[in-house]
Amino acid sequence: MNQIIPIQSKILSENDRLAGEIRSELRKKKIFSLNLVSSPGAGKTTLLEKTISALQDRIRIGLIAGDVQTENDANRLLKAGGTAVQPLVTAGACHLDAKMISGVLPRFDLSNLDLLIIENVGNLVCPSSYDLGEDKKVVLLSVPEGDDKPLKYPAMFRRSAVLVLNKTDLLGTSDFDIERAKMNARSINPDLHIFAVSCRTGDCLVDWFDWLQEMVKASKGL
Ligand SMILES: Nc1nc2c(ncn2[C@@H]2O[C@H](COP(=O)(O)OP(=O)(O)OP(=O)(O)O)[C@@H](O)[C@H]2O)c(=O)[nH]1
Ligand SMILES: [Mg+2]
Repeated sequence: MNQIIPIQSKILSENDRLAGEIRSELRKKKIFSLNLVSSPGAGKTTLLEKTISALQDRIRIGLIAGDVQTENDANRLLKAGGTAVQPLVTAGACHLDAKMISGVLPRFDLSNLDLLIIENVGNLVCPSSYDLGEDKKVVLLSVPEGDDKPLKYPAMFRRSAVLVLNKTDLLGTSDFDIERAKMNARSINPDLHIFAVSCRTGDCLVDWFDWLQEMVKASKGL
């Protein structure tokens, strides 16, 4: 046990160093970047499919689709119209790390991107510890998961700047209370910017699209 802690903190400090390099490279190129995290199935890929359809003509979007196995999500994003999509299969690891991102970044033409979105592995625990060099973490929570999840997995909500509450079309089918979900999330992180959306019906997605466009503009100093 005594040896495990120093090794783990060494891994994390090496990860932070690499993440810092990634962040400065992306900022130099004025690319706004997001790390999308959630439990499996909350709707990360669906949100990205909708984002591609809505913004592809206005913003040059690069996408990294992280998964433990399969390139299914990357293929979905390509099918949705994504033009710069890279799969990142961890082959067992339960999170992405900065070294994996460094390995995949050279496959993009960074001078041709405005926005880079990394879809992390579906997992509400481990990805919270690994900085990928992103500007902001975005955590998704969907209605079927329950409104108590911010309290049970606080690190993810504390380290995220944005919460997307997805699957609002399913409100009323369980005891999920949207106001309680927001209150629980804000009790962990009062600064969370919250979007309540349905990727199925498209409800309120426009607010997410507007925010993304604002962030991209701000990254370019516009
Ligand atoms: N009812 C409803 N279903 C949704 C919504 N958004 C996504 N889904 C469904 O939820 C399921 C999982 O969505 P994905 O987008 O694959 O979720 P994910 O977070 O990318 O999953 P992993 O990559 O495996 O972690 C799919 O069947 C989607 O169609 C929504 O707003 N409402
Ligand atoms: Mg996915």
